[in-house]
Amino acid sequence: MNPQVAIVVGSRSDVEVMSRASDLLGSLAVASELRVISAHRAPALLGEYIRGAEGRGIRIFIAAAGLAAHLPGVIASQTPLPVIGVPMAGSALGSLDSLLSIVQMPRGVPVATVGVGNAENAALLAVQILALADPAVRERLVAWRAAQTQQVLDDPSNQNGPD
Ligand code: RP5
Repeated sequence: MNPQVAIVVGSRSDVEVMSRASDLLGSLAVASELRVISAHRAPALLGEYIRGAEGRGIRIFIAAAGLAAHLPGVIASQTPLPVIGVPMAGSALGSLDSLLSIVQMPRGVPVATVGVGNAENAALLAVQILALADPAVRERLVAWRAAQTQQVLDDPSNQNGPD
């Protein structure tokens, strides 16, 4: 199956966190690929990758970066596909740098930003977008959400009792 979601990260140091997005997509049977391409260290390669993506079947980008975190915005500037940005933790500024860098896009070039390091929400948002046009994906997503709710209901600490 051709990957529909491209997960791009700015550094190898982002891979461990963002592989949680690949795992979740895989568990919902959505094919993805993960690439390490820094917007600053390899701009030409990034441009080439973005230009080739849609033709290979990519429908959504998830882009994760820390520090100056230009990667999601740079991708969004070069494709009409939706871009979900994941600010990465670990900076001396407590992640505010990457969060503000990714969320504060100029009008006309949006990036849908999830919480700091929240690879899972990036994956789920990508699945929700794909589900708009794919009933089978929608069905798996709805089942996943129901299982999540059931887990909360089954948690003994949520049962009404004497204490
Ligand atoms: C960003 O700077 C990367 O996305 C990473 O989160 C951060 C640190 O990168 P490394 O110095 O670990 O390569 O470009």
